[in-house]
Amino acid sequence: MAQLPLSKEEILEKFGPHQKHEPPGGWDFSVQDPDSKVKTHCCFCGQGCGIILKTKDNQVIGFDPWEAFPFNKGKLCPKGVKRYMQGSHPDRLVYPMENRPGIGYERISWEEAYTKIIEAINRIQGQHGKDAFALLSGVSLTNEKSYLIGKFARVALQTANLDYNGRLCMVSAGAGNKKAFGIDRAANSWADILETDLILCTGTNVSECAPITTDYIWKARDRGAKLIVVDPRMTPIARTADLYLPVRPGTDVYLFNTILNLMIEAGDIDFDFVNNHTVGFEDIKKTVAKYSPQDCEKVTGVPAANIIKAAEWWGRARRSFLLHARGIEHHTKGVDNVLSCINIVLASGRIGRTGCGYGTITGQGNGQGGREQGHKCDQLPGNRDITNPEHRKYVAGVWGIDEKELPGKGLSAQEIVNDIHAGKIKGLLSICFNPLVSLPDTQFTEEALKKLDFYVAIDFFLNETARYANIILPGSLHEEDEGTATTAEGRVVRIQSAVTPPGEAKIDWHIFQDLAKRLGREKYFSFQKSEDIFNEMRVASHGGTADYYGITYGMIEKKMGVFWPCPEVGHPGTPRLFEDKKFYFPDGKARFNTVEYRPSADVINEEYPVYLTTGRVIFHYLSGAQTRRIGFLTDQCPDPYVEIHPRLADDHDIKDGDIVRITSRRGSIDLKAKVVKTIRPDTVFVPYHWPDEKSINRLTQRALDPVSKIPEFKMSAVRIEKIS
Ligand SMILES: Nc1nc2c(c(=O)[nH]1)N[C@H]1C(S)=C(S)[C@@H](COP(=O)(O)OP(=O)(O)OC[C@H]3O[C@@H](n4cnc5c(=O)[nH]c(N)nc54)[C@H](O)[C@@H]3O)O[C@H]1N2
Ligand SMILES: Nc1nc2c(c(=O)[nH]1)N[C@H]1C(S)=C(S)[C@@H](COP(=O)(O)OP(=O)(O)OC[C@H]3O[C@@H](n4cnc5c(=O)[nH]c(N)nc54)[C@H](O)[C@@H]3O)O[C@H]1N2
Ligand code: SF4
Ligand SMILES: [Mo]
Repeated sequence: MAQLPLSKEEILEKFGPHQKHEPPGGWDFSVQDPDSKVKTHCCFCGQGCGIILKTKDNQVIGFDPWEAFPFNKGKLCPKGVKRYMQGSHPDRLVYPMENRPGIGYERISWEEAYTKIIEAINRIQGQHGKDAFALLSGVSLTNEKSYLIGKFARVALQTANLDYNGRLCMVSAGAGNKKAFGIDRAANSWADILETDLILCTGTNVSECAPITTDYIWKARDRGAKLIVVDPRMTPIARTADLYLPVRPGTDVYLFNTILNLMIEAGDIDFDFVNNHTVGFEDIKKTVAKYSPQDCEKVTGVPAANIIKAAEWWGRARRSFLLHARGIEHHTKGVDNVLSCINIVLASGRIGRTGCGYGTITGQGNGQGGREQGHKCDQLPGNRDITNPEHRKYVAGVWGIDEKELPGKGLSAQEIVNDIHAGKIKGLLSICFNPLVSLPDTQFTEEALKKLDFYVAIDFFLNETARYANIILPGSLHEEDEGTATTAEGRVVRIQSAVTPPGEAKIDWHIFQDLAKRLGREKYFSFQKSEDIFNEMRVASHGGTADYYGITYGMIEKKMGVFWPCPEVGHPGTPRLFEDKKFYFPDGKARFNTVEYRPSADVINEEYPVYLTTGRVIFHYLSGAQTRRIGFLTDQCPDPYVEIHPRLADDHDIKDGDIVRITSRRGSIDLKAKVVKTIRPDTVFVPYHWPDEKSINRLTQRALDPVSKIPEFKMSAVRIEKIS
């Protein structure tokens, strides 16, 4: 059923993928009399920068800096500057389409589309059970949509199998945060970065992926703060570091356990904090005792002297701030990596005070909020646990259903695709997710998509996965709907609608309400506006760790954002967690979690001797479905490439610009070599923002972290050869 109706060439001709949007004569920024100016936020990355959009004739035609917004104070990165060009893009999906085998995509009416979708849901669920129809969602979506989709899956579709693209992103950090602190949020607002004396960044390309954070780090450095960066690549932020540790991919636990051991040996431990506010220190002390700097050098490739220096700096700092992102989280030991970092924060006792903090840098636009409000296969709103009877009872009560009707824990994103491949899941609804590009092992994902009985995709562009859909529904951009998002800092901000969706495109959440109605569940989905959804979400989150109850639209607008937890109306919000040294466990104490180093899933050997790691460039966003359509951004970085150290390049007679074949146990890809001294000689790096033959995920593997179920995007074993 789900198969390509057109050849790939025909699709490319019809829809892109590189259809750039640049009006003849370029863009005119000089419009003096826009119809409106709307204060909202860039929804590409989790920084959530404030921006003022200018509109004319129901189109976003430019922007002004929003200087007053406290996080970015008017600053934006190249993606934020060009984001508005998506709105009137010629590739926008503006009416529902059906894939008619042998014919291609044909325009259909919304009513026809809905009828076919409901028929397919009823047929598949009738024959194979409720869970045979799955839902994949994404956290570029607002809090309101995330919440509504969570409720839709459980109350309307009644499937356990709902998961989201954050499963490829934030889940290792989320699981680690919950294990150590009992709550999943950056512990501080970024204001504390400005006040700190030592910043440690590991596994994060701050300058390209969280560009505004660079500004915070550099302001701290201007005050004399030191910076340590841990990364196999000397990224732009690493080039400004006081100490750079070029760690071998997949070895962070070894490094952080060694640092902790050195701190213990030197007596650089805050025993007052450790004894009174944590549990588990004695266990971890025993475990890390065997981690020596000499062994650590062998495993991580970082010189022992620099490991010792890092331990001394961290051990003796007066104030410190640790930041990490996907570089340590995208591993089959992603959760352990995160815990090993948190352990050195807890041992130092430097948390919950001015200039003392910790945070994972959230990825997608609403990567924080979207992981709180019941969007995950194991979660209910307020970051509640779907397997906890009390949590179930509370949320069922808010929704007005019997607790027994609530499905249980479902499969995670990769596991859903595995079950589609195995023929167990037959139907799929996806929104805001492009798994064909973003999941590992592309060939496997493609095989799975071809096996689906029925697939409906909601998007504003025809992304590569949606090529396999039976029905495609045109949804909305952030600029076309209102709501809230929660930024990397934990700040809940207001997304304002500037224009209405073009053509017959609909606001995303209206589509879910329409479907719920046709599934006979209208009673539970009769929201009139986003604020109604938010208000129900506040109640559903109340009493959970991610408590939004006290936050209102009015308060967010007045204060330019409110930090959760905010459990009561009138509560000021919580920019800095743990000020009272109370952690979110019954005894109020934080947890040391003992972790041991273990190797990555893919094995380096003679046949596959090189480490491949993957990630991002500043000009593109995620699967590239959005940024590959924006002229300026595509011009800056039209194609993927492979970063190779001169020594490794020499070994293979590779010169800058040569075409290199990279081969893993899953597949091969041919890319242009970028010979750079800023990467370890045993490692190559490829950005992942492209589909088809340019997709590096043809080489990555489906091995998952056992706890978080995140795939190991950051380490594959490969070989390289010159082919031209
Ligand atoms: N320009 C841009 N910005 C983005 C995005 C985007 O697509 N483009 N996406 C957003 C999203 S969703 C996310 S998740 C974030 C991601 O933000 P980041 O995590 O900062 O970005 P990545 O490029 O995925 O990886 C970060 C770094 O990890 C390093 N690394 C690889 N393996 C290891 C390892 O084993 N240990 C250590 N210590 N480091 C390692 C890589 O060399 C890389 O420099 O960015 C957000 N911002
Ligand atoms: N090799 C490798 N693979 C990776 C990573 C890596 O570092 N290396 N990183 C992983 C990470 S961290 C992430 S977050 C994932 C991301 O992977 P995906 O979530 O698959 O990537 P996106 O490009 O965000 O795809 C989202 C789709 O949603 C659409 N969309 C965006 N906003 C909205 C909206 O508001 N409404 C609707 N209806 N549609 C919307 C876009 O047009 C796009 O087609 O990729 C992962 N894959
Ligand atoms: S840093 Fe992130 S939120 Fe800010 S402008 Fe760039 S992409 Fe948008
Ligand atoms: Mo992400």
